Amino acid sequence: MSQEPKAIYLKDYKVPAYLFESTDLRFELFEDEALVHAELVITRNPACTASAPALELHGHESVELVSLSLDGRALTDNDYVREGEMLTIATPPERFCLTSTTRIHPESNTALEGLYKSGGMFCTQCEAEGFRRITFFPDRPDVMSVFRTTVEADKTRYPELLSNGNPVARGLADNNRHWVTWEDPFPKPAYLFALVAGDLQHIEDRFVTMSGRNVTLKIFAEEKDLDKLDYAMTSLKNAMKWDEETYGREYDLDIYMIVAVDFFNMGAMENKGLNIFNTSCVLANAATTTDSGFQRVEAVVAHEYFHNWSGNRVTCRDWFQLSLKEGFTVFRDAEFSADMNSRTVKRVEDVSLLRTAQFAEDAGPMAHPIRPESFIEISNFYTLTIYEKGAEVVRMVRTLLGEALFRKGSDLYFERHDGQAVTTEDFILAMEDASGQDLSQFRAWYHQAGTPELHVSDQFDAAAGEYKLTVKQSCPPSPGQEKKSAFHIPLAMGLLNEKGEEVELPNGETTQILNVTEFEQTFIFSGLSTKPVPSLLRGFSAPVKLFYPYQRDELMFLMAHDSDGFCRWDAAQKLAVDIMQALIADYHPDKAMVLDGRLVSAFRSVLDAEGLDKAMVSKVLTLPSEAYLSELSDCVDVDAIDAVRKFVRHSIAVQLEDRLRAVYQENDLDIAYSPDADSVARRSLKNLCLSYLMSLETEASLQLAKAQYEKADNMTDMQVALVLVAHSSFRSDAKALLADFYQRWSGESLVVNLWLSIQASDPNEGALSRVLELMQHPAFDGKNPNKLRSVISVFCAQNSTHFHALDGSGYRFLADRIIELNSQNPQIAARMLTPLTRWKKFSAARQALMKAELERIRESGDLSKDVFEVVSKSLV
Ligand code: B3K
Ligand code: ZN
Repeated sequence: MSQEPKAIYLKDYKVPAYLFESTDLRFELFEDEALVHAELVITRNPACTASAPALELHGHESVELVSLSLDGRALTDNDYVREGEMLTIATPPERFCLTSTTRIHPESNTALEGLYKSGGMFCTQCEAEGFRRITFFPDRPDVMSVFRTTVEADKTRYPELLSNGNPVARGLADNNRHWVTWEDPFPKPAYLFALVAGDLQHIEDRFVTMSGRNVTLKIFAEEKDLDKLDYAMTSLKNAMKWDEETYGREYDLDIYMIVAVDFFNMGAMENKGLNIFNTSCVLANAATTTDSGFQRVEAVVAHEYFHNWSGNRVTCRDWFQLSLKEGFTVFRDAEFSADMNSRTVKRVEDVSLLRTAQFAEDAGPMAHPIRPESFIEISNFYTLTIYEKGAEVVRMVRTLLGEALFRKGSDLYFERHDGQAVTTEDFILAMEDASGQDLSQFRAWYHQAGTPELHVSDQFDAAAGEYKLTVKQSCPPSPGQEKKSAFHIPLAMGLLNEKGEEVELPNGETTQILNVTEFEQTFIFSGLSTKPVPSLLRGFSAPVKLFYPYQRDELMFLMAHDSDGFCRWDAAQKLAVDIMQALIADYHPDKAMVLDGRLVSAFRSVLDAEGLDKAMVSKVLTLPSEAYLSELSDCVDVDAIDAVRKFVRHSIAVQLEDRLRAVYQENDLDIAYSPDADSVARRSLKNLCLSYLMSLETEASLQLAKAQYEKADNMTDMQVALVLVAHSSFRSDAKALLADFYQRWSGESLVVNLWLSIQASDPNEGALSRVLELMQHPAFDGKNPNKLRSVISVFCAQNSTHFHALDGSGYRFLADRIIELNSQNPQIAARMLTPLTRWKKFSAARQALMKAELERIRESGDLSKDVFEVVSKSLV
């Protein structure tokens, strides 16, 4: 990069000077290039007050401009300026037609942005700023246009030619070529444009909308994957129905298409009428897909469908508003999944992700508010903060307004802004207008980064029968934000009496929302005869860290009695965390550890209890992850965390062995696979028991795991058994099973990804050399993001003792990969950098090594904007 990349700021936003009435595109696709012919009808935007403004179009440096003409007159170099990513025409007329032809190279596009080839097919990814790699156009979400697209390609290689909207014409051309024209009647920003050309098969179904319109549903994939599309189709129909029932939102085109592609930077993309999906988020069948894979497909299919309203019909004014569509849509898909499966389990899973990964992001060098003020590269802002914290903020709005007013607010939002490109402020205003509530202070969640902390203390006055809860809030500084104003935090709580019964609260219910709005606030509850145990942050009512000095016995009490399922799970987590943190603080390799027996008895009671949801039992019995324990540490002691987790798991297994074996047997039923919630729950409990038993490393447990592997009729059971054996000290069994697995599944790319991940996360000695070897294996493809993630990201995130090896080899390995990937696929490179950005959380020795690698990346030469931004912000 000749010049250092510059940040762009929200405060510099200006309305577009021109509107684009229609966009007519014609693609000629060839093996060594593509030609894009564009015909744009452009008029002055009355909302722009500048007199005689210039026309500004984006165009990536890789786009060759073949010809450009204005109202039929060819333009020469003197008529426009092309500089950086902009093409400017100084004083165009009020209304005119601009035609252009550009030449691009999808066949060598390894960034997987714009038009590229995934295996043998052409496909696109335009969000956020990929359209500028296709043709010259205002590549900003507030410029919306009606698109008409013709795709022409070889008929034999690319029998299927798809784009947004409805097909309106087709025909044959010379040289065995054919073409199809598509029209999308809904004005849309360029980031929602899509095109696919390939040799694809599909399944087809239909959905009748609530107003009685017929919609054709098609899901496309390569022929070999045709047997893995049914679950996505069922999920799509469920999502369409759910959005009608829950939000009153109906689908608007006659056809909805999903295409599965192998090479994809993210999970999926909500292009209007033509979603493009990473195969990992759409393909599923029992033999090849784990339970969590099925759940991912259901959630992502729904997420992209929900975007049709929260994102497409109402879109973002600029990319600072990304959470407007992403936070809201994640909230919508989380509620959908909760309704389709177990609500509490879904909540526990989402909160676990938030508390480990998003809280870490919010405390790291890339921390940003859900509506950032500036960025260098927008691709770096598709973050857990924008998505998951953004969803939590929408959830808090619903908590504050209540279900009915929230629905009224969302109706108003969709109606008021249909067809517009708007801001997070417009969303909040709709919620305020519909509910009559004042969300002024609540807005701080949009512009302040960092995770707020609540320190809660209590006092009981026995004589007066009065219980006082004092809540103090604070929020640590984040980049560019030293001091924070007080947040409006909805704190859902309840009180339990000494018998474990719920106390009636002033609102007449057993759960109440406390509006925490001050830095310090006291809430008083009267009419109590004994000191209650507080149940705090029920349902995780706000994305905060809550501190209350619970005694271990009180946590056991809450585990047994709290009526809030989330809090029962959280009490178990807190108990385990408290015990493990004490062991971590006291850790020395030569010192014997002793486990507080209360954890074992608490776990035993849960295993013995009748009638509990099996999925929740398995969540409660799952020890806090290394990542979560690391997030909670001020200075991460990688070796202590690893050793303590192993010790605690092993001790529990020793003491509960018989029960674990019995529960394993009870749940090891010989019935056909189904991904429904009950079956998933049963398998998760069974497999959790197996993992405890395997930690004993006995011959008996090895045989149990091997038997499960052999008889498994589904990938969930098979994969768990394989992981447990592959990560054990039974090295020859590990090798044999891994070889067997590869031999069975080498033709299934997504299963091979599991096989790669299992090896990349194997904690046994020699991990890094195994990873380097894997990267030479024919199953690895360094251009495919799924393969890169399965090996490199998994090693760095899930094999911490080796990634953090004190000789620096793990850090060096990652930095080498980033330097290689920087030019090949900048988005993936920047994303993979994350583990190194957390260097300040580690010991001085590790800090020095990590920082040195970040510096080496910085000095390595021509950095992409993506990598530059992450590296430079991390080194501040
Ligand atoms: N909106 C897309 C993300 C696109 C990523 C661009 N780098 C997927 C989603 O959130 O639905
Ligand atoms: Zn999304």
